[in-house]
Order: sequence, then C-alpha cells, then structure tokens
Amino acid sequence: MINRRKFIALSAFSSVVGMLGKKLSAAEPLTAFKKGPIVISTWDAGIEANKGAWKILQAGGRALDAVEAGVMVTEASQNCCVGLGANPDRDGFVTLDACIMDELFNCGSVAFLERIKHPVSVARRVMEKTPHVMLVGTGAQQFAIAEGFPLEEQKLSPDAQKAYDNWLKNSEYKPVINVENQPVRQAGKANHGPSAPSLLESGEWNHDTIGMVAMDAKGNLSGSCTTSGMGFKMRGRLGDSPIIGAGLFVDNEVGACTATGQGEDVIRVAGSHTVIELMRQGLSPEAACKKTIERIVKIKKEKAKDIQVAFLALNKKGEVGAYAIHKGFSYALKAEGIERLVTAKSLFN
Ligand code: SD4
Repeated sequence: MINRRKFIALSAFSSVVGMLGKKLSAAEPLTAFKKGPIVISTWDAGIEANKGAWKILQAGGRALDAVEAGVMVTEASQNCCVGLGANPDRDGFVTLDACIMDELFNCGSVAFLERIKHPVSVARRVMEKTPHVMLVGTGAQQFAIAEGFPLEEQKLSPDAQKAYDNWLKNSEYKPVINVENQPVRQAGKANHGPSAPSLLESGEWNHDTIGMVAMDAKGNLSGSCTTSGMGFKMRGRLGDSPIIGAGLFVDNEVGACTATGQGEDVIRVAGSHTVIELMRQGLSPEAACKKTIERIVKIKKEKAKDIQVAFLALNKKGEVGAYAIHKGFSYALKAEGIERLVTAKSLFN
C-alpha cells in the first residue's frame, strides 16, 4: 500500500524528473541553487508549506513574507500537529511558540501563547510593532488580541483529546525520535515516547514543528519557526523554536538555519547560531550542521541515543545542507522547477 508520505515523496520526485528531464536519485541531495529563489523547510509537511512560500518567492516577493506565509499553511492545517490542533501540555492546554527573522537582524518571537491560530504572524507583529523581541503567555495573547487576531475556542481537537486521554493513563513524558514523521496520534502513547505504538491508517502525519528558511530573488534571507512544542510537556515549558539563535537564526551575509527535535539540547549549544558561525568560517551548510550535531552528541554522551535533533541550513550562495543525530529526518526543498523531499544524513543509522 502506498502511504501519503511515500506518495508525496514520489510525486515530488517525479516532478523533479519531469522538469529536469533526467533522473535524480531520491537520496541524492540537491545542494546548490546559484540562481533564483529557494525555500527549504523541516519534515514532510514542508512540501505543502513550501508551496505557500513559493507563491510569494516566484512573484518576486520578499523572503520574509514567504517564510511567514509558508508556515501559516502548516499552522492552519487540521491534519497536523503544529498549531491549535496539536497535542496539549500535560495539564491539557495547547501552548504555541513561534519566531521569525529577516535579513536585517530584525526578529520577533512569541511563546506559551494560547488560543491564537497563527503565532508566527503574532511574532512578526512583535518584530514590527514593538520595541521588544519576545512576548510570552498572557502578555503575548493580549498583544495578539489588540492586533486583531481572533481568540479561538479553548478546546482540544478530537484527535488531541483522544491522545491526551490515552496519555493520562500513564502520564509518562518520554520523547520519541522522529515522531514528526510518524502517523498522527498514536493511541495510548505520549507524542514523544520511545515505545512506538501501532501505526494508525489515517494517512496523516504527525509533527509538532516546522522551521523554514528562504532566499528571495534579491538574494535576501529570512526564516521562521513555529511549534506546539513537545506533546505533554510541563506547563510553561519552552523549547528552542521561539528562541532566536536556537531554533532559528539568520545572518544575511552568511546564511540561515533552523532546528528541530529536542529543544532543550538545541538551546544548550545555541544551535542555529552555532551553525551560522561555522558557515561564516567557511564550512558548507551540511558540514556546519554536522559539527553542531557532533557537539550535542559529545555533551549528551550515551544519552544521545535517546534524542533526535536536526539542523537545516542555507548559505548565501544558495547551498543547502542538513544533519541529524538519528536517521529519519527529512526536509522539503523548492526552487525553480524543483520540488522534493530530501533525507538528511545522520550520525547514527
Ligand atoms: C521543541 N524543537 O519544542 C521543538 C520540538 C520539535 O519537531 O522540533 N519537534 O523542543
């Protein structure tokens, strides 16, 4: 049986073959786009998100507008775990984190935000309309309402309610490696628990984060990251995704990077910023991501086998690279005539 993930990968692959007229290996990463805009984003859901970003990039629009519009597709999707349909914290509330950064070091972020559908857009307003970089909790919500964002109903989606009821049976918080690309709502298990339960035939795919970076036709870079965070996390917990320098960093002279996976370990090494600094020293995006992953693994020692972290980066030359601790991390790439999912390399296979 062909599942949705394989279908997307195959369609993306065949469209590449069709457009380029030559066969490219699905495993072979495309690394350089010396001309024209490009957008990359984390996990399989990035395929749809990139389409949203591409509409803007293709029309000659700004990378900043593209990365906002792109991840809004995922935030609005009812079939995924980014946004208000996502798994709640352990007290049963969905809390969202997001950030955005442009080519001029302008950045904005919101965290622990409840009942607002598009946290990335609130983050952009923080960037553009306040003297601050980050707003959290009720303050972020008040700001969003004042800016005209509707306050949504405080209610779990039916899938999230089911997952939460199941999770409550054991109330165990255990991150699962690559949960982002496993079928949604694994009955009876925490979103990130290590014992993978039987897979649902829903055809939907679970992920709780999307990070996106893009270069526009002018060669300017921007990035965004949005998440519901780890499912069944402690109330008030923030990961790396809303933290500038951890879940996202953009330096228009060098490149842009975003992270996914266990946020605590991304924050520990200021992950996305570290990748940018390594690229500044001349490393390729993939080499810079790999070195940062190695740093995390060195710190975590034997515990590294239980966590997944991945970085995805784009440099000023339009070269793309990614690296993960464990196999299974994929990213979506879109450029002129190309749309595909790429499986990233990893330290552990
Ligand atoms: C977090 N980094 O909240 C996020 C989780 C994630 O795919 O990336 N999940 O720690």
